[in-house]
Amino acid sequence: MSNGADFNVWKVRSDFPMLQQTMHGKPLIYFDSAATSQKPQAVIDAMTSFYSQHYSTVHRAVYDIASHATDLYESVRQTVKKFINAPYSEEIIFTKGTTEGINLVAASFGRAFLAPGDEVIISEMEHHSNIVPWQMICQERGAVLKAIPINNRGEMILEEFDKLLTERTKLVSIAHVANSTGTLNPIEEIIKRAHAKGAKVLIDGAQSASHMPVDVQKMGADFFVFSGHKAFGPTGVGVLYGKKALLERMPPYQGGGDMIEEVHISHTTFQGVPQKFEAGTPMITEVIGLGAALEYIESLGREKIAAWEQELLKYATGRLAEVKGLRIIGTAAKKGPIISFVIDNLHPLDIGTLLDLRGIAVRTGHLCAQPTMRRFCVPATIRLSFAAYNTMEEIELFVEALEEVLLLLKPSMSY
Ligand code: C6P
Repeated sequence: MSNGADFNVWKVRSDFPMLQQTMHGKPLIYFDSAATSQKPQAVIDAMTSFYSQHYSTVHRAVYDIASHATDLYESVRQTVKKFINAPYSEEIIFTKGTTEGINLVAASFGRAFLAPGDEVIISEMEHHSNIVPWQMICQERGAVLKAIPINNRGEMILEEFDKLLTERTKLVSIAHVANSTGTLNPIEEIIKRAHAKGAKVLIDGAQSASHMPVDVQKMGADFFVFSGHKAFGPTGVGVLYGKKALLERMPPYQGGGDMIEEVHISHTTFQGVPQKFEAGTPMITEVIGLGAALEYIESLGREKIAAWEQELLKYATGRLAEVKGLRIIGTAAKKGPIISFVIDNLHPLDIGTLLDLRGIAVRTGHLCAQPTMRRFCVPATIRLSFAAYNTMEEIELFVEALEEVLLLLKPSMSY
């Protein structure tokens, strides 16, 4: 893995107009990229240029600009294929985001393959998007939902996973990186163990796709999902990768235009993949923006991004450990660039509000991961999440601001 030293973070920052902004009169320190990342000029330009020079529908019309728009749209499928090293471009389905990708698989795979008494396994560190769709389909199909427990560091207990896996397990759905604790899960091992029992595996890549190299063939995932907006792209677009042989056996998720072959009043025949899963006029400009975002990430290099973010993570973890009364939630040996913490006797929302006044954007709350919060006996955390554009200087300013805030909230503490 390359060293962050040859990574020019100042050049990267200059690509992001939002990072030149102030908040409450202070230079913006944006530590909420796990919620959504900022956008580089290249993405803004690609979308503006598409809207102003190439905009039309796709897949439906013979006129020139429509066929050009279709070519541009379909070329992004190739970009995504390369980005995650999928074998075939038909395995790339455009969705609204991670949430829709998981709902699609839950509904479609569930209807095709889940029978009463079958089992689905998730873990205790999942985002609600990787819990609720499984509850819904398990309830509909009479299947059973189980969760792999996690240890005090926020790591999955693999021996417990082995105990939960049975011949009835049809699907295992796990975060690559947990949004609440930052845990980087051993997905290759999880996939190997699940496959040995005949279960399929979905990897929720919402917090990994833009932060580290992703190779769906190497990891062996049956499904991999991520959101464009967390990967420097626009909102309203995401990706579902699925193995072709599996997707072909799954029924459509939604019905409508573009996904059909022939429609009769009595019945319909469907297109093959991926069209079968892309009903209606798609989010055309957002797909174009996603393509520009992934190309931007590739131009920085994911190995280099990962190395830089690991340096930020290490530095920030060390600096936060010096803050009195601070407890990091999630101390796994391997983590993505996310740090959640709580401070004795203080509510995360109060701290977040006072940090905001100092120009610092962090997320506070249950992070859409209530079971994880319960596991750690906390109602909420404060979360810092980094992207390629963050700097060590910002971390230093953050720690200074945090100490100021703590003095305000707990005047008796001395730092
Ligand atoms: N996590 C966060 O602040 P959508 O909203 O569909 O783009 O992504 C859902 C999702 C699924 N899985 C994981 C691991 C996630 O982190 C998220 C989104 C945001 O942590 C919003 S709660």
